[in-house]
Amino acid sequence: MVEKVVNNTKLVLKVGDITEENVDAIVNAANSTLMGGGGVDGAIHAKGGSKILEECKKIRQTQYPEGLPTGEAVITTGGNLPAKYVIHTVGPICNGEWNQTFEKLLYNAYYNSLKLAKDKGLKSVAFPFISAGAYRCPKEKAAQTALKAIKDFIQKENSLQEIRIVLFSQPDFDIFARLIDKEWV
Ligand code: AR6
Repeated sequence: MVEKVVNNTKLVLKVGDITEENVDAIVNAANSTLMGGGGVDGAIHAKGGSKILEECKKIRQTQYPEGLPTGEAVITTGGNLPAKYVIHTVGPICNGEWNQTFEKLLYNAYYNSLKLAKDKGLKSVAFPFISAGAYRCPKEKAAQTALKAIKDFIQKENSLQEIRIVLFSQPDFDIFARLIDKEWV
């Protein structure tokens, strides 16, 4: 576990299963349909129960009939999860490539999730490693982008007490742990 404090917000890096995090909101690396899927999305819906999907369906009907655009974020109940809320966002589908468009979209996914948490008055948020699984973004670039978005948010909007990045494997944790001293000055 690594902890850094900037501008009164604590950033925590840890290895774990995000569905077990006891925070105000966990972030879901969803797809635009908001109808669930594999990876962390599948785990969140499986553990959180049907209330999450019901709210996602309502969001699709009322707000986003065409699906949630990449980089945007919406919020639902956490259902049976320890977290009170789930913030659903969609990262870019990189398929092993990287460019400025992917970078901007991934940055937006983190930043807009944090902004939504702030607007809801939440104090603690946990992120998975968005787009680093099925969507196959290069991990080093994706981690740099995550840290940049989080740092920018904390420096501009000083409202959250704690932001966690919950990595599913030790190698993924190591990528963030190596970068954090460079990105987090
Ligand atoms: N806790 C924390 N991290 C996890 C967990 C978990 N329980 N399970 C997986 N990860 P992915 P993406 C990690 O594929 O790349 C879904 O089907 C995983 O090791 O979940 O954004 C959606 O419906 C990886 O590091 O998300 C979309 O269709 C990271 O979470 C698509 O996948 C993200 O991997 C989204 O792809």
